[in-house]
This record gives sequence, structure tokens and C-alpha cells, in this order.
Amino acid sequence: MTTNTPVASLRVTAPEVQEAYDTQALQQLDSAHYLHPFTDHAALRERGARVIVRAEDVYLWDSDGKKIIDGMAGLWCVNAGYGRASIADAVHAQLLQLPFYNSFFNTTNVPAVKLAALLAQLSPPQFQHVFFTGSGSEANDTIVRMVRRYWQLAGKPGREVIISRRNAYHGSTMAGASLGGMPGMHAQGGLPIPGIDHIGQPNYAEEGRGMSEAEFGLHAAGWLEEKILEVGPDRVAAFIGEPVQGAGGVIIPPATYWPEIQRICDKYDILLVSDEVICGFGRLGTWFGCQLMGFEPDLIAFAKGVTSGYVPLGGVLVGSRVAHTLIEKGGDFNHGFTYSGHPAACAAALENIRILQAEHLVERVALETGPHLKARFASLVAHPLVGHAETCGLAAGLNLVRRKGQTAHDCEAFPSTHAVGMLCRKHMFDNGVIMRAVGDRMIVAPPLSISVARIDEMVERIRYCLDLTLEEVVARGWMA
Ligand code: PXG
Repeated sequence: MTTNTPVASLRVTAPEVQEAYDTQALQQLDSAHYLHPFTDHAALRERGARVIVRAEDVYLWDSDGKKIIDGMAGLWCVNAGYGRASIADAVHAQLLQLPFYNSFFNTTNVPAVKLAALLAQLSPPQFQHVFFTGSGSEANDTIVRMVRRYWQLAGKPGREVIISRRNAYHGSTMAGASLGGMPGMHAQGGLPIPGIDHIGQPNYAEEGRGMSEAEFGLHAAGWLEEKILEVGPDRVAAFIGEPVQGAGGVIIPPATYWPEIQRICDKYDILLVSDEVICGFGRLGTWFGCQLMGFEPDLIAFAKGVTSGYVPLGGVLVGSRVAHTLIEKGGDFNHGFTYSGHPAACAAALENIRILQAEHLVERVALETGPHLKARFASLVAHPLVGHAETCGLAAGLNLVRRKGQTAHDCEAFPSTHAVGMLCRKHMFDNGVIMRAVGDRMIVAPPLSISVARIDEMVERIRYCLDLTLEEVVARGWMA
């Protein structure tokens, strides 16, 4: 097998699956040529990448014909579920009609106009304008430039500092990774860029010992005020946060947190930015996470669920305060992407949103599937390996612990070097369910189209894999 084998020859026919693939050959080619995101390639070469070839509803199939329930909706994005022919049809029709035209130089296109108007209608009332990008990272880059431009136009160019949080994820571009609070990312590439500062995250399980949840929410929001006073209120442009932190491990803030953040931003006249790349388009049971958490941002970053990931698209919803200043006083905003308002991506989004609405998927998260997932995850806390579990809409996390306690604060964690989360993730994948491991916190965020019966199936597989993980951890002598 050379690396020059034509890809078409990698497919062989086998009766038991629709199409069969030469997995090893694909893995060799993959390893020889494809640099993956966030991947240790030397380690991947040893293992070989899993090749995903097909998907339907909430299931994936790999190149060996193995069926896997996708507890992560692709990567927090396939909100409408897999196999939606109507999205494919809408994209196909648009590609034939007008595959591309740019939105620079006084031009526009029909799907982009329709989507902008629909987003204005769906989002909280202060949002009447949208700037399209190709991804969530580009949305956050746009926000950095937009808030700084806003303050220039508002006559306060000294307001340049954007405050974010440790363990936040805001993307992988230079600005996105700088806003993010991941030390491993900052360590590569000279980040953060100037003018970005971080405060602690509202993680009650880790940092709220000795306080009620409500007290901790106010306490954690207070770190913003401390930072504003340290930096100097006249230098602070904006605060950005995810309503519920996703990649950081489904960190759900206490109910008191966001209203207090809003109060502090209002007090110091600071723009409030909600990164809704994961929480937007129904994940938490509301169209946008800020609606559940009770705050009114000036800007919203979105991506992922807007097209259910069928085609890349992201953007920034621009609230009236910023939009008015940019439009009335700004002249050219010297910023934009070739694919801003891509007609095929916008066509995918229009059909995706039609499905979310027609099938009441957002309401179902609030009233049916979200509460069901909550009850099923609560039942997992009886497992000897599970310290605590939290859910919000269709996002959930549970902690694997060495010794259980009465509360999240009394549990004893495993040493991080044991990498119990990764061990558990491997059992999950081998047994047909995908969960993400963030350290020893195991998380799910399934498609919003998941049925109650499929949630039960997913949780039973998770329970079985927790048993396998426990057996292994006990055999290694790691339990307390
Ligand atoms: N903001 C948030 C809140 C995100 O979750 C981005 C911005 C960046 O979006 P793009 O489209 O540029 O990737 C994200 C992306 C994980 C994981 O491991 C999460 C994301 C991306 C990759 C991995 O959970 N979220």
C-alpha cells in the first residue's frame, strides 16, 4: 500500500454493510497526509484514526460497519440530527441557482437576506442586524474588531480591553484563542494578543466550597468587577462569556451569575457579549442561551447549530447600541470574509431553522428531552464511579471520582496522570456511544432531535461503559 493509492480503490464491497472500506489503507493515507485539529499525530499514527463514513438520525457508522450513538452531535452542532434530505436539497438547489457571489461592493444574495431577516425575528428584540462569517472563531475575531471600532466611534478609543474567563473556549484563531482561557493554547503562538484579560470561571463544584450556589454565583461575578477596577473602567471595552461553558466541560453557572454580570457591565458601561456558538439554536431549550440565563447581551456570536453543521456558517448578531453607532457614524467597517453570507450556507441555515421550528425541537428540549436527560443523568450518580452530574437542556456532564462524597465538594478526584476520563471515553467508543472527556468529566450534547427512547439507549450504554471503566480502575488499584 503506497500513499499514492487512488482513493476510489479504497472502497471494496461487502454484503453486510451498505459500502465497505479498507480501513487500514485509509488510516495509512490519513496518517501520511492529513494533519488533524488538536491532535497528537505521533500517537494517532500508532492507533489509526477512526473513519466515520455515514450517519442517520443520532447514529454514526464507521468504516468497519460499527454503529455508534453520537452523544456529541458531531461537535455540538448537528442540532437537527443526521440524514436531513431537505437540507441537502436546499443546498443542492442553491448551488445550481447561484453557488457563490460575494457580499462586498454593494451586492447581496437572496438566502443571505432572508436569513438575516429570520435571525432578527428569532433573536431577542435588540438584535436587528447580523454580520456573517464562516465559523465561530471568525465570529469572535469579528467581535474583537467590532467592539474596539465601536468605542473609537463612541469617542472612547482607550476602551480596548476585553475581559474573558479562564477555561473558556472561543475558537482557534489568534483572537479566538486569546479570548479563550485554555493555557495549552496560549502556550503555542504567543497568545493572548494584547488587550485581553481573564477572570475565574463560575465552576461551583470546583470553587464554591463553603458557599451556597446562589452566593457563589454572586461571588464569581464579583471577579469581573474586581478586574474592571484593576484594569481601569475607562480601558475596558467588553466582557465575553459562554452562557454555559461547553468545551470547558459543560460548566453551568448558578442562576445568580449572569444577572449580576449584566448589572456590573451596565454599571461600568461595558459591552456584554454572549458566545452562543454552542448554546445558540436550542441547545439549552431556548433559542439563545442568554434567554435562559436572564441577560441581554449587546453582541452574540453564533455558528454550529445555525446550519446543524451541514455546511459551515457563523456570524455575529449585532444589538441596536453597536449597530446604530457602526451604521450611522462608522463609514466603512474594514472587515469581512470571502464567504460572509455564502448563499449555500445561508440556504442550509434557512432549511435547518425551518426544521427546528416545524418539529418544535427547541421547545422539546425545554419540556421533554432536556428534563428526561436530567432525570437519567441524575440516576447515574448512584454509580460508584460518578461523583456528581449536572445538565442544562441537552448538555450534560458527570464527574468520575476516586471517592464519592455527600456533595460535589467532598468528592476525591483521581490524579490527573491516571487519565481516567480518556480510559472511559475509549470504552464508550468501543461500545458504540460517543462522549467527550474533559479531564475526568464526561460530557454529552446529543442532537436536539433525539427521542426519549434514544436518550434511554444512550444512558444505558453509558452505564455499561462506566461499569467497564470501574472494573479497570479497580484492577489497577486506583479506587479509594
Ligand atoms: N465559541 C465557542 C463557545 C465554541 O464552542 C467556537 C467559539 C469556535 O467555533 P469554530 O466554528 O471556529 O470551531 C467554539 C467551538 C470541544 C470543541 O472539544 C468545541 C469547539 C470546537 C472544537 C472542539 O468541545 N467549539
